[in-house]
Order: sequence, then structure tokens, then C-alpha cells
Amino acid sequence: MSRTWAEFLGDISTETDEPERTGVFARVRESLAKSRRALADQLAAAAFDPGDDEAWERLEEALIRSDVGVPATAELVRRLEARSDVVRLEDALVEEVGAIFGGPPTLDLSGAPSVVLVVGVNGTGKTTTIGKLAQKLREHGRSVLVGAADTFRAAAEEQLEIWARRAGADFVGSPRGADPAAVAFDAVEAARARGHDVVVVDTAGRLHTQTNLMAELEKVRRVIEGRIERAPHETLLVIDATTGQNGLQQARLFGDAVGVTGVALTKLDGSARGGVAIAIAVELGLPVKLVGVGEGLDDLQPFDAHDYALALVSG
Ligand SMILES: Nc1nc2c(ncn2[C@@H]2O[C@H](COP(=O)(O)OP(=O)(O)O)[C@@H](O)[C@H]2O)c(=O)[nH]1
Ligand SMILES: [Mg+2]
Repeated sequence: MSRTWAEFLGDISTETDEPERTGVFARVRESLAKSRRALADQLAAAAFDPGDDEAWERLEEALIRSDVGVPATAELVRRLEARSDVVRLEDALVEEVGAIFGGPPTLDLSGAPSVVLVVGVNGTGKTTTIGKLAQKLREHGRSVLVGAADTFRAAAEEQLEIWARRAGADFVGSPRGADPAAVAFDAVEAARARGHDVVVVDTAGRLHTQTNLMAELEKVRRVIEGRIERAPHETLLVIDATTGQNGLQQARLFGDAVGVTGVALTKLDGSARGGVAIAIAVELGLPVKLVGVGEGLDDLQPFDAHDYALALVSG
């Protein structure tokens, strides 16, 4: 059973069913085909013999090739070795991957308004993810305002406004080159004045130097913290799954600077070796909350560990 938006967003009424879910899951499966092939070949090659050192080595190699990374691979192998009940390696892997992710993620929408700050490197999919998330929030009864605090990139504001309009969300823009913290301030104030439930703040992903970018994001965060209690309620880091282990480095950097609460892993529909989600969970202890599976308005899903693990390891 996949995780529904109603559960993810904490809807009181969970009557809404989402029939398109199966289709989206199929796409995740398809997209993880590369990882899956490497792993599935290994898993299906022969009955896994826990007494065979080479079988363990092949499994480790397949996991590392799927971008799971060395520490997370070691963790998975340690967990598998500790089990005496492994009949099918594939099933055990799905269970252990699920256990690594822990309980299902939710989005903290307890504020009035709730503030969701979205950060990440340029081109990872921040603006697109915000558009899709705004759409889902609207579908589930929340009024939404999006704020364009990426004042660095040309056309960033326009792109966000188009997404906002499509989703039926309110919008606070900015002149190019404006102070992003001032835009964040205006967005939060407008959301409060207009009685919106959620304000989602877009940010820049590239400046002249990394130090500048981190300083700017820290300032945006401070301004938000000062306006609403416990805000930002979520700070989502958007990571492009196709960049593999690079994503891990980005998570460290942004995590140190702005205190990330969760990851949105995008472009899983591409040639992604989506194992990086496991690396992020093991090495940084960060939950993956959302996955992007395409460029369309409906191509965003709450992360479901079991579905993900199945898609990753099963042929
Ligand atoms: N295939 C695919 N493309 C995506 C996804 N998310 C974003 N993109 C594309 O990635 C590109 C950069 O996205 P954008 O939102 O502008 O990134 P930003 O610079 O982080 O704001 C755009 O062409 C998007 O359509 C996804 O989940 N799948
Ligand atoms: Mg953008």
C-alpha cells in the first residue's frame, strides 16, 4: 500500500483516494531500472549463499554501483549478516531498507501559516517541486502562497508565478536582484495577513560563491524564524537523483547551513541510480519526504520506503 497524500499532509478526512498512484509507482519502478538491473542480476543469479564470501562481495558491489555508497552498503550488509532467517535475499533487503528509513514521513503543517523553505543547488528542481507541492496542498484543501526568494536567476520569478497560477496558489514576487530575505519577509507577512495555511518559499541555488549562498540562506531563515513561531516548519532540500553521490555532499553543506528537515529527491524518472536515498538516510539521518518522477504537475509523490525498496531491488 503506497503512502497517500492525505496521510502525508495529515488530512483529517482521508477519504480522497488517488487512483493515479499505481501509474506513478510504475514510473518509479521503471526509472530505477538501472539500479534494479544491477541488483536484480546479482540477486537472481543464484540462490544467495550466506556462507559464500564472494556472494557478499557481489552484493556489496551491486549496492555501491546503485549509489547506495560505502557506509550505507556496510550498514545494509551488517543488518543482513545479523539475520538468520533470510530465505530470499531480495525480501530481506526490502525489509532492511524499509527499516533504515523508519516510519513514513509527514509534512509539518502545524503553523498558522506553516512555512516551507525550499533549498538546493541550481537545476535540481526546486521551483518545479514547489509548483507540484502547491498543487497537492491545494487539492487537499490548503490555501497556499508561494514566495519567489530566488532573486538571482533570470526568469526564476516568472517560472514560479506560472506554477503558482496553475496550482491556484497566491504569489509574492520580487524585482530581480532584490534581497531574498526581504522577499521571504513579505511572503510570510502576506500569507499571514491573507490567512493562508501554507507559505512555500523558493530560493536561489547559485551565487558567485558558495559562502555567499549559505550566508544568504541563513539570513532568509533568520527572517522567517523571527516572523512566525517554530518557523520554518519544514526546510526541504531538493536533490537531483541523477547526480548520485554528489547529492550527499550537497545535503551535508545545506544541512550545516540551514538545518534541513527533509529531502525531496527529484528526477527518479531519469536514468537515476536512486540508491542515494539510502545513503542520505544512513549517513546524514535525513528523511526523504518527497520524490519527483517527471516534469508534470502530478509528478510528485510522498516517499514510500517499501515501494522504493521494492522498486530498487526487485526485477
Ligand atoms: N524528469 C524530471 N525533470 C524534473 C523533475 N523535477 C524537475 N525537473 C526538471 O529539472 C529542470 C530544473 O528544474 P527547476 O525547478 O527549474 O530547478 P531549480 O533551479 O532547482 O529551481 C526543469 O527542466 C524541470 O522540468 C523530475 O522529477 N523529473
Ligand atoms: Mg528555480
